Amino acid sequence: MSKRRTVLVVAGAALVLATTAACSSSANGPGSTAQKKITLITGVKSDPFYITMTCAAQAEAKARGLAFTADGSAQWDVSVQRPLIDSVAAARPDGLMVSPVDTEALTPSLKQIQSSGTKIALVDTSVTDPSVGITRISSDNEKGGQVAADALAQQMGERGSVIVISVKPGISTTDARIKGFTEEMAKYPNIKVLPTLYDNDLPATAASQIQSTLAAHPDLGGVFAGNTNTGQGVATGLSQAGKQGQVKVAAFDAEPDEITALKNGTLQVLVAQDPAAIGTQAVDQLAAALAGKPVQASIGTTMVAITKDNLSDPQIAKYVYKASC
Ligand code: T6T
Repeated sequence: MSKRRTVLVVAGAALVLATTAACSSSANGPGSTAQKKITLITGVKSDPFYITMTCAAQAEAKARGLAFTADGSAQWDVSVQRPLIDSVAAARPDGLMVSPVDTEALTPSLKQIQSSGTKIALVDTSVTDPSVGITRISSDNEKGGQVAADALAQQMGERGSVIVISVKPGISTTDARIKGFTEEMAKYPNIKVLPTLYDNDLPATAASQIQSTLAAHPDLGGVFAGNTNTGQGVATGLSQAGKQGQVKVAAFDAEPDEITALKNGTLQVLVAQDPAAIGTQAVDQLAAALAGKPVQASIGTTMVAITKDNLSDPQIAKYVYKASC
């Protein structure tokens, strides 16, 4: 990766599918003049990735005259998110934007909500069942994993051991990142990929996992962190072990703590997503559906690779996540 102006942009792709929304039986059908209601349920409420998405969706809903409410789980957990989703079933909004924290466990609840006429947009994460949702909007996470692998391999001089730490299995986004990363790393014969570890989205767990990995593998040369909390934990673990800058790190996302760690050289590459675009486009697709207009079934949003050297570029800095609206 050339030092100065490396800017990798993975542009979004759109698949247009002309689906005209049938007359819905949720609170307000297409013909109804009552203000339409959209609800957003995120993966983790305090996560800057989802805060950035919520801020943009709220602004877009306001611009379109839609009522908008948002909520999210306190932590990445099916038993915490399911009651939030089930409360939507009672409220019957016209549209639901949701980031399901598991690919299977929440499908029955979502199908029940959909069968009551609420239009569902799956934002960021998704479920395996293709019948859920009228649109799916996210980054190309597998591609993001590949980008992280190539960037990390170059940072490591294409040799040494590397480990992947992520949230937990069964999450559509991070599973895809690991798949993309591992397959791409196979192209580097002198890099050994150690077994993947999961930190349950807890930075403290990621920090201790790094320290035990360093003890077992003194030649550890690189780490791929699957999301924000893991990136933070890995940075802390390396600093505590006095290995910052020696062990190279590619991490997903670009929340404030990760940016600080990038600036002080503990993290080397961030794969930033565009949560604002995910939020905005989901509101637009739901608005289209509620007006009986065509909906795009699948939308891929932009990602950029951020390094200490290109962070000052405004075209890059605009992808740094917000901690509040
Ligand atoms: O990486 C994002 C999101 O894409 C993923 O689905 C879960 O973790 C984040 O929210 C970051 O914490």
